[in-house]
Amino acid sequence: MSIPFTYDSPAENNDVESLKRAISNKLMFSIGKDPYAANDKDWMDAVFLAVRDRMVERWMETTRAQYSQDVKRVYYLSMEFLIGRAFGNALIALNLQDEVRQALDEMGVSLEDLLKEESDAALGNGGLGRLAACFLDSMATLGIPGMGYGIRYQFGMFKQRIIEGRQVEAPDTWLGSVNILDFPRDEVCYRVCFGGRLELDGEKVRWVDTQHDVLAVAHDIIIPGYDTTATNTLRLWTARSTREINLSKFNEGDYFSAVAEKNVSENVSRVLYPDDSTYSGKELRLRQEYFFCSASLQDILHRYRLTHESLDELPNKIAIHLNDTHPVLAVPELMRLLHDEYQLDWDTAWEYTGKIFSYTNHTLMSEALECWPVDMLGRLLPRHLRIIFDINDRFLKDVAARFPNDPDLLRRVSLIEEGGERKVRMGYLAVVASHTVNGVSELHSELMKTSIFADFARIFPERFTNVTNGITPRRWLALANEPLSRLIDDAIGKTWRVRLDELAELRDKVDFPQFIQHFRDAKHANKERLAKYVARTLGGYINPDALFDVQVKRIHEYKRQLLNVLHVITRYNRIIKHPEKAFQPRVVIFAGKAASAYKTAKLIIQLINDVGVKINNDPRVGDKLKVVFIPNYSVSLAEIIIPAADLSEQISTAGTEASGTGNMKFALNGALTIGTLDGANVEIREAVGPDNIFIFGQTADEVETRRKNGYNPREIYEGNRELREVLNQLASGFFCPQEPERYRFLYDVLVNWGDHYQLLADYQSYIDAQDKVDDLYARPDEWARRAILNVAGMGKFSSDRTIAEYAERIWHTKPVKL
Ligand code: 26W
Repeated sequence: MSIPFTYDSPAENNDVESLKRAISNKLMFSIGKDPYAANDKDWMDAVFLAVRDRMVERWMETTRAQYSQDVKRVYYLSMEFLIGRAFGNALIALNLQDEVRQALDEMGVSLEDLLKEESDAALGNGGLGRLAACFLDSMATLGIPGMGYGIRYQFGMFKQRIIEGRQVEAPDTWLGSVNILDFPRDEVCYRVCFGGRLELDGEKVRWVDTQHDVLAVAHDIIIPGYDTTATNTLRLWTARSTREINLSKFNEGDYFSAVAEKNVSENVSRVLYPDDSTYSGKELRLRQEYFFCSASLQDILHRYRLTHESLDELPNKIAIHLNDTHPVLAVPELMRLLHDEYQLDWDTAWEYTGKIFSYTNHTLMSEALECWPVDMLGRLLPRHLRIIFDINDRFLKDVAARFPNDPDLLRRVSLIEEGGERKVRMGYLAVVASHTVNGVSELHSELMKTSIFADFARIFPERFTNVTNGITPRRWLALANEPLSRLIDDAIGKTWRVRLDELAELRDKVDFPQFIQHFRDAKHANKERLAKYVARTLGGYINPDALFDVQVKRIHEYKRQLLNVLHVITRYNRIIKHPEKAFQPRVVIFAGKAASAYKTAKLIIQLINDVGVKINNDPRVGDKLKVVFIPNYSVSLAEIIIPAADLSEQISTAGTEASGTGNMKFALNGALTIGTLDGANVEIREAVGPDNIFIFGQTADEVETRRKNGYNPREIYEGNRELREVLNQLASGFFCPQEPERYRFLYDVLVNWGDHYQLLADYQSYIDAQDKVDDLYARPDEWARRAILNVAGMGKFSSDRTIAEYAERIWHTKPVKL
């Protein structure tokens, strides 16, 4: 059936004159302002709407093609999508930057000013959420028919302010009055049930009397591919009460209780849990997880059934990816839908489930592994608990048959942790239900098989694999770093944006003094931009000629910002002790949020700020050393900070950082890395060459051995004069005379309480590496040469490569033909 339907194709009107007209029309008729009344935000909305029209056309075309080709689709389930600003990215994807800039210029408006008006969609904590956003970009760019599913949190990642050195959290009200980012789809709406009880009817189980049910309503965000018609969708769910208000209470005149009920059920999509890497067992979090899994699964099956009569083709037409264990309730939910609702027998339902799911693990840290109390799960989701028990029974029978000589194995691999409060081990459920399980770097994938999933690697050896993370070069180079992008374009052409391997051609340029000079100029321009930002927001001056030494990421003990601080203090002491000596001027820059309940991480933020106050105001130090903590780290702040870095700090205790993706962003922007052999640092070293990276510290094996044999930090403290001095300053209140005991705790952790992250064990090797950094920075052309070799070596770390691997080896999906 064809519908007579014509429209004005915006794609045919991308010249400057047409764009001016389109923008004016939007400003007038959609925003309702004329140029005299419009402020920057109004203009931004108007331009964004004009640009969005051009995306919508591609979006429809892609969707039609996906249906007509009956493609296999990938569904990426994630509690977090840290997409950041969308407008600048859309301009790049559509290659409209120059035309839009000129159109605005001619109307007396600056594109750069408008770009700042958009607030970040900060629907994630850190690495895992940003990875999901890079993946969406790459899936669209490669034409992989994929869709993201997540939650449209009303409040995303909290805003961080620093008040008297301390982190203070404020709500993130990212959803303004005009919302151009997403399309509300009120009609795409599913009921998500909670509570109730099970009724047995012979073989059949019925889930009845559910309470506090809630509706999930879809909002769609367009994900444009770069330089292609292919466009995907991110579908985020928002909660709506099943009853607008409780009418009987309303009629009784109890207006507040009538509305309260609505508020409570809608809380499920209210706020992102701001906890990165510690599991806390909160019931609302469990509700969130089920809420978005259930809505997504219902939607996926609904879409499948639009074009398929039977379920026979289901495993050939859909792949569902679990971004960590947060969405693993999708497994029992699919079983419930197939078995209870669609009447498939258990074995067929389980066979399909096993063909459909795959799972990525993003952390080995025991405190991050989700384990839901059986009681809580049973109260909230009795049917799902029952299904998990049934999966477990069959799984354990199978294991018992295959490994009859290891009776303890059953206890170890059971989906239910016994002894004490019984808990469901969500990671194990993910492994048992998935055909493929991957880690996010070579090292991490190996460690996964020898630590948390060692038994499973024996039971299902063929399931385990590695797919090393990547980042999208569109946002992290083309958008974030114009000076360097232009230089690379001139040297090797523009296609690196989709074939990042081509950066290798830059290796031929490193012996041209002129290229080196231009590279240094680009870096300097980025450093000036950051210096301006710092001056504007913090009021201090940082010298763009100094070495910018940067550590930006979540604040966590395992990431060892504290080790960085130990180096800063060491350097300070040396400067004071040797006033006659020349020191390589340095600005040490930190940014990052601490989980609101994570006391130690918050104390580390305060320490950085206290140390900064002391050093920055000591006239004996002057330009030789500055310490800056930039508040409210976010995607858009990363886009300013990372291109300005000379040195990238990737100094986690070996074996703790699953991959890291910041490490890739820095190297791609021409910073040298100082780092441990952890996560993807190992592969970055291979890619850029060992001479072009500062590796220090223990290996993961050495850390493990020391942990086993007994780590004795006090011995290291006693044996190292400089280190001892630094730690004594920490303990004695040198940086906080007003409260001398403030950092005693950190001292005790490091020296007396057997510090799990072994900072002191790596201290000397870190200081030595930092000395080498100074030596090299004193030879600026040689530094630049090595920095260029870093950029040249980053081809592998494009998320396009990562997604191509997932598509081929895990999802078995092919691009849509357009
Ligand atoms: C349940 C609480 C919770 C919340 C978030 C536990 C664990 C997480 C994430 C797994 C933490 C995370 O973001 N992990 C990071 O994932 C990145 C993408 O793969 C990696 O690059 C980082 O090394 C890893 O820390």
